[in-house]
Amino acid sequence: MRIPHHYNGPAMNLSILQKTRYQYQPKLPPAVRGTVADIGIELGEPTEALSDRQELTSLFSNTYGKPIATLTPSADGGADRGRKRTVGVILSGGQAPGGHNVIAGIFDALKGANPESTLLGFLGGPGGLVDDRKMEITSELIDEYRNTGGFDIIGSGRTKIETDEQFAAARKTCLDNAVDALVVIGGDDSNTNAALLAEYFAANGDGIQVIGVPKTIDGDLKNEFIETSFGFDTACKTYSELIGNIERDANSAKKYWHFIKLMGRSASHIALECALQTQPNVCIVSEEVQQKKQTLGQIVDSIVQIVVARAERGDNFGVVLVPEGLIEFIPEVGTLIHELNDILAEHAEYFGSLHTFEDQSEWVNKNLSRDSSYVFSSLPSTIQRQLLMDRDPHGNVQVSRIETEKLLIEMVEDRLRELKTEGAYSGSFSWQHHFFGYEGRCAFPSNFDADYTYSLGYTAFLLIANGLTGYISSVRNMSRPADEWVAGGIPLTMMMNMEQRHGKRKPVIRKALVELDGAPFQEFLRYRDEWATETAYTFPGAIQYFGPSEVCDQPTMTLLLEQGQSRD
Ligand code: FBP
Repeated sequence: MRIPHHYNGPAMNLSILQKTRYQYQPKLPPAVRGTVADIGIELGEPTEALSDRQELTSLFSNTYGKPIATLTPSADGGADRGRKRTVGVILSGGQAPGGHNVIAGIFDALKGANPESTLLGFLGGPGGLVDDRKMEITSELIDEYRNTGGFDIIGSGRTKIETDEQFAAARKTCLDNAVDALVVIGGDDSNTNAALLAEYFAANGDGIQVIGVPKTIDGDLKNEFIETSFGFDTACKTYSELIGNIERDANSAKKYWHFIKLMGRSASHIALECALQTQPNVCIVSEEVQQKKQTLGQIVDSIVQIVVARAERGDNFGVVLVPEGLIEFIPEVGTLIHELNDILAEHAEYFGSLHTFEDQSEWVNKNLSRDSSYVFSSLPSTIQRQLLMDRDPHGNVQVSRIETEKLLIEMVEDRLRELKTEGAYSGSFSWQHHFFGYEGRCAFPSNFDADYTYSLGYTAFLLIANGLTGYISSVRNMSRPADEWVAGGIPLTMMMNMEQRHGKRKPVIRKALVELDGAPFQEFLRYRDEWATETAYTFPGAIQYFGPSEVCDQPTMTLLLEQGQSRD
């Protein structure tokens, strides 16, 4: 029995896996394996934002358009790479496997450069920076978290730093604690916040550097230079294990259709990756729904056709994957959600004063356009209620709380009942519903995520040591073994555009959605008709941490396919 240093509750046992994972030494890209003070950077050409360049140049007048940086061994003694520093770190947003290893990577590089340097963890997300709540990360503490899942070392939060007071408070915290640099570990919105902080500190001439780290299980923070966000690998492998188990159960009992909603917010990357790994009968891809302008009725019809076809073969069972964000991509519902977001942002106070659902829906109906009011009224009241629930601090609907899988089951069941009456269907339709999300966010990071996150943290410190700010830590060439990985920094403004948020135009990092002409979706298209009617399930099994490399170190199929490799 061992009582972790930070733990306030009763003594807890460590699992055998936890004890063993403490010993795992994550792999680093070759360029950063040497003495920390001997690693420099090569800078490319100045960069441009994705669009809205003029607006972004004026909003980020101190940090816009910096060059891409690549880390490289350089024995020039690197000015003050080894000087004593205080670095602050923040975990922001939803948990993703590997967050602790990012902090371990920063810690090891920072102390490697100068053992007298200090790493401060701000507690509970960006709110900890605003309120100056922090703890020092010591070597004893970090050793209790190496290669483990979760964000519990310092906690996370979704506070968005946006008001002048919050920016001023964040600056005061940094100055009071003599913080030289901040590392913000977060998704697209949190890295947008990192870019804004970098600009604010630069504009004030404080010299406080800010570096972001790409985190989110959703996999939607990626581009040419950020090949994947950390946590996507482990989360998808965890869900795929569960889906494979359910498929085997379905094929054994032969009596249930399983509707499985998968986390991922707007983008369908998780659902698509899980489909490639498990070959279910149906996987809806929201981006395709949007492109084909499919209505809810058409989506239901496409599932019904497959249920009927399988019933004709005597197979009254199956597995349907539903991406969490689907509802927003159905054009008529998407328009409704946009209108609701704007109305609720503009009249937040009045809406908050309406206490019953009846009053809320009556008021909302009056303020919606005619078409959206019709769509709203045609949805079951459970879904109406879920659409009116609180937005997250970035103004987004909390799609994880909308029970799309149940909505689809209800509508498929109704349609099958009609077909039965018409004599066009004679099967049986019993169902189970599931939502996989939180189950995958704090798993022990896979070897891929353990290596990637440690490398991201290590790289983040090296960007700081080389004097950069307004960058996101980047590791590339990741479909290859770690010996071929390339580490560096990508200017945050390069990934930005202007979007409508809370009813106002804001600079944001563009979310990467599933590209329908991209290799992962094309691979799915090649097989989906066969998987629909056949029972072609595959069973990935649990994540393996020890054993042959082809079992333990495989990246996601999405990454392999995107980098021109095959998925086997
Ligand atoms: P991030 O974008 O912050 O990484 O969060 C990812 C996520 O897990 C989404 O997939 C999901 O919609 C959301 O968080 C759930 O949020 P919460 O943890 O607040 O319930």
